[in-house]
Amino acid sequence: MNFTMPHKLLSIALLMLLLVVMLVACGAKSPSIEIQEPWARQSPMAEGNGAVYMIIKNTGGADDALVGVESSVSKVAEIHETTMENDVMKMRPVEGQRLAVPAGGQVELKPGGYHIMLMGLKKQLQPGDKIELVLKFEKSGEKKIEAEVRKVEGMNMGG
Ligand SMILES: [Cu+2]
Repeated sequence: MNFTMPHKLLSIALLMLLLVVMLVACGAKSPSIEIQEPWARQSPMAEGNGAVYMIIKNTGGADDALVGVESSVSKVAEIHETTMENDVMKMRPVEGQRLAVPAGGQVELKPGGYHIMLMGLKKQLQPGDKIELVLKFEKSGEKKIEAEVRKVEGMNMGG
């Protein structure tokens, strides 16, 4: 009798099962980043700056963080936060350029809150234009996105 073939098949099946289990276990411990509704404010803004907004969703099982942005339309792109201080709107770079996106959570970048500041625009941003950005995440790496420029009525200040 020859037991080699069934034995080999069983080994392969077990190996594959082990692989699946490992992948599932890994998947549960990785972040999974999804960018929703990215859009940019039309320019001109003060001093030729622009702002980009979006929802960053983390559907994975581990925390992640946005740690940098590269933009094709501006010299510099920074992660900013707008706050109210004594009834005055102020914005500042997020500490350490690190915006945490917790596991199973989301961060909303919107006017009056977090935003990506495009400093030193190389061109005017007209409604309907599409601009490319590269978002850099601590664990998920780089994500290329395209934000559509939208018209914003009556709001032409930073943030
Ligand atoms: Cu800003």
